[in-house]
Amino acid sequence: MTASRRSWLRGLSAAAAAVFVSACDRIAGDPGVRTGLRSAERLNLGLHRRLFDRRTLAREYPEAAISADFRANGSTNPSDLDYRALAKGSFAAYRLVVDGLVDRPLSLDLAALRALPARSQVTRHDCVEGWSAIARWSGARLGPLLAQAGLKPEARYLVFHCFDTLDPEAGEQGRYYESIDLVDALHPQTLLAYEMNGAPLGIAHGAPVRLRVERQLGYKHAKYVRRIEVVADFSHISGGRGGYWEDRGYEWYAGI
Ligand SMILES: Nc1nc2c(c(=O)[nH]1)N[C@H]1C(S)=C(S)[C@@H](COP(=O)(O)O)O[C@H]1N2
Ligand SMILES: [Mo]
Repeated sequence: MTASRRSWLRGLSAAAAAVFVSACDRIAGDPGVRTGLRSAERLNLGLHRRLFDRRTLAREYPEAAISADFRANGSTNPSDLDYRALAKGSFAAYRLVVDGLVDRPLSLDLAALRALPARSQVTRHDCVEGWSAIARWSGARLGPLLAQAGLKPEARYLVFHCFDTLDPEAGEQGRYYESIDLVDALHPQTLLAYEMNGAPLGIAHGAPVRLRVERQLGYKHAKYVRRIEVVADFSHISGGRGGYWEDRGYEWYAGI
């Protein structure tokens, strides 16, 4: 967490420095200095795009870059009874519920999810604990799924309710959940992934369905998704900050 937060701050101060440099452009007469300033401006533009345009694609990798060993983190085998029952039946009884501020609430089984417009991508997962791993993720694109449900005009965020309880001592607030806004929901790489490296998603990595939201850090990628609730505001949900880790002090927007 701290390392990525530091690099984010470094990016911001570099952008601020580049803005300062271009503001001084008028006083630079020497052509050599001007060339330097122009490249600083290009750098500034690149930083600006990376920092502020959340619609750009996350980097995708060649197949050869896929990690031989992709760590599992957080919940890796939920003991929640409803989850155990589903897992025992190979998730045949699984339904993904999409409700809240939608015109047509959905309840989709895995076959229905697999029938939706899909995407496959090789991306890097970065956990705040300081490890990264690369995998191929395949799943339903969230945009077309939301189009099927129909968003009401007040819709602003999606809340992902998960099956697992990460902190049993916290009662209902110990359940894992996450949230993203519509910019990330409609991003072409945002998926409800049901496959990892060409095989059905395993339990350790979030079976049967997990979120991939590639422009953000690992904790945003909710595993064991049971329900997507479309809301105008998430302050009334659990600890009120939009996610299990956010309720415990992490940033809501965990951009990388
Ligand atoms: N439901 C749920 N989702 C979760 C977590 C969790 O504990 N429960 N951990 C998060 C964290 S911190 C990370 S780094 C990734 C780990 O995904 P992996 O187990 O596939 O590596 O899942 C995220 N999503
Ligand atoms: Mo993480």
